[in-house]
Amino acid sequence: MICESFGAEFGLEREYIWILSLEVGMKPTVGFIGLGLMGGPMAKNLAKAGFPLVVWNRTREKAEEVAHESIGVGFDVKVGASPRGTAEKADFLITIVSDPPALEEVLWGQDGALEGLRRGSTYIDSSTVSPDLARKIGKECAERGLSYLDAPVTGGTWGAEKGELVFMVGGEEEVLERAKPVLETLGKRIFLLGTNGAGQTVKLAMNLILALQVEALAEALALVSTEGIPGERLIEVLQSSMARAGVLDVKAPLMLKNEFPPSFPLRLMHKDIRLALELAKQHSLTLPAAAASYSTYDAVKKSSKDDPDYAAVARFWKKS
Ligand code: NA7
Repeated sequence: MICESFGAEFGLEREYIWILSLEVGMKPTVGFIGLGLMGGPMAKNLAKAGFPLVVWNRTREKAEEVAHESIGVGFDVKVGASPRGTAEKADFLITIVSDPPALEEVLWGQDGALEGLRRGSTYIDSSTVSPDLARKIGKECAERGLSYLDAPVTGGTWGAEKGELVFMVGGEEEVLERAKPVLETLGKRIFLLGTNGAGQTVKLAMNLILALQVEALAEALALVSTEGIPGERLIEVLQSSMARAGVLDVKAPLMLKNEFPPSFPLRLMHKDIRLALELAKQHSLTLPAAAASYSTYDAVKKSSKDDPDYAAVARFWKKS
């Protein structure tokens, strides 16, 4: 707010206001929409790093909880009245919501965020959505005089909590440079991959590999169990082989215990395989392994009564 009155007095564009504010040691205000498994810890890390925050979440209690935690510890967190009310106060706006319909609702629904953002401010979307939606947002942001990056993340809730996410970014280099003080608070690696939509394309490709790896692991575990060999032995061998991969460290223990607390929920992986298949279809590309894996994830999603991690794809073989 101090920055704003300062800027208004001198007739400065908003993007220059915050550059000046950084130089005098003040941090820009970040609007943060979507305080789910990923967004909750990300917002808290920004508050801890001293960014004034305005948070909004569809289920208001989650926003109030983040604001409540800031009381008495010197963090500046307020709850926005709506996506629009949150965006109005932001130098940077970050969204991280479930899927394309959720993002469309937040941006263009009643009191949508895009109406609130002012010229010169920067909008970063870290949800995983389609590259087409990212390009549509990019076009509208350009028309409104806003900077925009699609910047989906990987790293799960662990990465979000530790501030060690990896960002896959689509957009202009100059916009990314300006956004770095914010993104570097949340992540350890930032990859600029092309124009708007490129971050989403690479994210969908990456999640496709993770989905297939975890499913292949579940199939291999089912296979050894038919011959009475404990899954632990298979994992030991894999860890010493060329099949060694991060999913063995993170997901195999869950599959062996048959316990699936959500770090990356299966419903979201299901959405990402669908988005990857839709993207492939647009380009007349056939992805047979992805299509087969989608049916498996779909069957587990339909039969699960809880909200499990995507490692629960292993349930497909437990049932049969
Ligand atoms: P979560 O934990 O399922 O959180 C999803 C968030 O999206 C949460 O804040 C939801 O609000 C919000 N949401 C969902 N639908 C809507 C609509 N219609 N309008 C507004 N807000 C909505 O997901 P993660 O945090 O793990 O992941 C978020 C994204 O990152 C996702 O794209 C992943 O693929 C990657 P709620 O609290 O339910 O009211």
